[in-house]
Amino acid sequence: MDVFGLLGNPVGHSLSPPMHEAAYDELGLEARYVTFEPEPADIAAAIDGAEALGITGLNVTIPFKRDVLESVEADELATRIGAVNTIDFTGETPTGHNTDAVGALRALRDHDVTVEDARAVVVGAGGAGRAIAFGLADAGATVAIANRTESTAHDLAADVPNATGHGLETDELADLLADADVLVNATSVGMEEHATPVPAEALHGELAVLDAVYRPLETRLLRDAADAGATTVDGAWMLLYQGVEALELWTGRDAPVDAMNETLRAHL
Ligand code: SKM
Repeated sequence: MDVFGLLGNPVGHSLSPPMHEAAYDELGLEARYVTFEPEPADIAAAIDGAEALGITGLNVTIPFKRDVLESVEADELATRIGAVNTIDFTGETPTGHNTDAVGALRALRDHDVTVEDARAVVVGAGGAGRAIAFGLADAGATVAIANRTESTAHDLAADVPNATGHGLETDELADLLADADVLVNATSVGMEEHATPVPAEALHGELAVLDAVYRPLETRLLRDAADAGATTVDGAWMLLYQGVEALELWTGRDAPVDAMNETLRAHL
């Protein structure tokens, strides 16, 4: 039996276990997906232990995505992003990958959003923002990164091709959005019911808006975006596709996307 899992702290809220196990059922794989919650000081030992126990693959979530870089051989994209969310133990040494970037791209493309040549605004320069900014830029988009701490946006923009860094002042954001085709919220703003990272007045009908927040599924940002006539993509799509990419990397099989999506949404 293959054992997969999620490394994070906390992990109790995660929907990865039912989503991945739905895929194993559909593919007829004898496998389980379990969660692990080590203390931050034990993260390197946890990865050594996972390898020794014969675990096939791990996802990694907050707060360990950077820490695990030291314990794995990270691929080029994960190294550039500076974060790993998927570890593959099937080779000689554990390898580290980042499927959050491709997850965001696939979520957008699945909704007929063209990312090549898009003018994108990414709000947030933390872990998710970094992955999404690199993903969009690698796909050919021009990326404006807006962050509450402006210097963090500038630092990230210096690493990402075709990117600029900005603060979150309303006027500057409105100017950026007026010319944009894609907006991604990569902050946690929106998890509280009425909060939004972007004023409704700055949204318009030519935008596609992806919100990385998936609880609630319909955030205030997505409601405002729909009211403005924009295309909306909820955070469950990104969670789905980062999981799809991880599963395909671990198993070499085509993921049963519909079964994973149905199970994910049934749990939300
Ligand atoms: O990057 C993903 C991770 O692979 C799984 C996850 C979860 O189960 O909540 C969230 C994201 O960090």
